[in-house]
Amino acid sequence: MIETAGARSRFEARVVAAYGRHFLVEDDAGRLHQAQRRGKRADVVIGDRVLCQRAAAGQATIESILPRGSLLMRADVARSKALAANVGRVVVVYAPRPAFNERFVWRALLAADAAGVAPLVVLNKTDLDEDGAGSRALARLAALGYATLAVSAKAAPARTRADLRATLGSASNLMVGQSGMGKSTLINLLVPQANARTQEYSTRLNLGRQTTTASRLFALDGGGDIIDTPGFQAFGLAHLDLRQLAVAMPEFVPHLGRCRFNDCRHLAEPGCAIRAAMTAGAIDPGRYAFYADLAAEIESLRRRDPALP
Ligand SMILES: Nc1nc2c(ncn2[C@@H]2O[C@H](COP(=O)(O)OP(=O)(O)OP(=O)(O)O)[C@@H](O)[C@H]2O)c(=O)[nH]1
Ligand SMILES: [Mg+2]
Ligand SMILES: [Zn+2]
Repeated sequence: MIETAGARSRFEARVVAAYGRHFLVEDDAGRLHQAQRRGKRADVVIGDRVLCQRAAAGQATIESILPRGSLLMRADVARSKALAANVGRVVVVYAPRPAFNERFVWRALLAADAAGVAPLVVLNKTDLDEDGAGSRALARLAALGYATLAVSAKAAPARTRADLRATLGSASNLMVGQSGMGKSTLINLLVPQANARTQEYSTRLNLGRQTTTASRLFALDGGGDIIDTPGFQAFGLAHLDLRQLAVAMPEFVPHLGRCRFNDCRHLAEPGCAIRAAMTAGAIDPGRYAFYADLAAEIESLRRRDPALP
């Protein structure tokens, strides 16, 4: 009956907080366990469903990762980084202040497309958008067909909460964005227990408590959940190839397959339908330049590191 005893101390759980190699997992009864990956493998990510083995009281070892529905990634030369698993929506947050990088938002949208996950772009801090740069950027994305939302966590908290809650539905949502855009503030609006929960996560993972350093998952009232991630500045896309980039640019899609060469990279090739569409005014030159710069960046990374996927 040793097997039965073993089975009883094994349980399924969801990874709800991740800080380096330290995790908190929540079992189906809502209990939290401190967990580490068996063999110190670096493959567990927030949102993962995992099989655990009970260790000491409140402690567990992650034995295996259950098959993932989705995996959001970013990657640079040094390493690729999984952002979250099993998410159904990526919420890309930006704001007028601190200064946002429009290309960061665009890169996040390509990463979401590559992972097969629906994106939502949120402009936060509309109260600080005096020159309208934030809303112009949002309008460009809406015109491309992306789902967008303009909110102010500070100036209009009730409406922000209602609009966001209605949009997030019962999916598993992942918040990404540069540091300081208001991701955690928005989550605090949506999840009244977020501060208490964050405290509990931090205490159990021995973290400090200022900005977001760990990834954390919060249940939403009425279903679904939302994952807070630490802000970062560079959204590397070294894991994508040029074909994935092109099909993830909504304004490129109607013109794909019309280039003279089947393997056209839409850079300097003659007879390129994408560049023709730009010349004709159907593709914004700023968006094309974004594609061309990203393509050059990815090709040079691949020349340096042929082992990239
Ligand atoms: N004026 C204004 N300030 C806001 C708004 N939303 C958030 N802030 C402020 O912006 C600052 C940064 O907010 P956070 O929620 O910590 O930002 P974050 O995206 O979680 O940052 P990281 O955790 O570093 O990635 C805080 O001082 C918030 O009070 C808003 O709608 N208007
Ligand atoms: Mg934060
Ligand atoms: Zn082309």
